[in-house]
Amino acid sequence: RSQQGFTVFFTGLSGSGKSTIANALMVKLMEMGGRPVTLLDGDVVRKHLSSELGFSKEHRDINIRRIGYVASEITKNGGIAICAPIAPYTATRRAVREMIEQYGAFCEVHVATPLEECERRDRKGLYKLAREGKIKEFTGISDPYEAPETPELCVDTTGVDVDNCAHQVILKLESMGLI
Ligand code: GGZ
Repeated sequence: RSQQGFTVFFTGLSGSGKSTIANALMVKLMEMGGRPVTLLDGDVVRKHLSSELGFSKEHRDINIRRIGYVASEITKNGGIAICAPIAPYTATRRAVREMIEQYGAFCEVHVATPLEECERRDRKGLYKLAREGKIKEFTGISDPYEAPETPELCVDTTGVDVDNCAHQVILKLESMGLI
């Protein structure tokens, strides 16, 4: 069963480190060879697949379901999908899990870097704009984030380097018998 497809689904706040860990994980999995690896990053998906969508609950749910659908097709065909959206809603993440588990394995990774740390970094200046009310419905500030209760893995990037976090995901995938 080691050749079954699977999806690694990162969820967490803006600036929590999802994209960085997802990229490092992609490199590690590609180096192992064997299966194609596809990264569905939040930003990139919004540009190419969800460009008409905003950040209402309805639009976020549509966005996450699209990502889930693409990941489920990749998983069905024996590939590896890595998704890295915020995905703030538990019910929507569960729907994606169910979609994917029909075809292969699902590994949910909560990037649980605390809001204070994400805001302290404020890499794109979005938290400042959100605090000023210049961005509405901003996750963690003026919009909800429902933390997963039973993710396969939880990592916090505070004071931990990206490579270490990506390695923790690799170990989890090994323990799940996926790689
Ligand atoms: C949250 C927002 C918002 C609002 C723009 N709320 O750090 P980033 O910039 O690059 O990642 C965030 C990205 C979130 O898109 P997702 O598709 O991952 O969100 S969801 O899963 O909820 O559909 C952030 C930027 O878009 N951004 N406005 N209001 N993040």
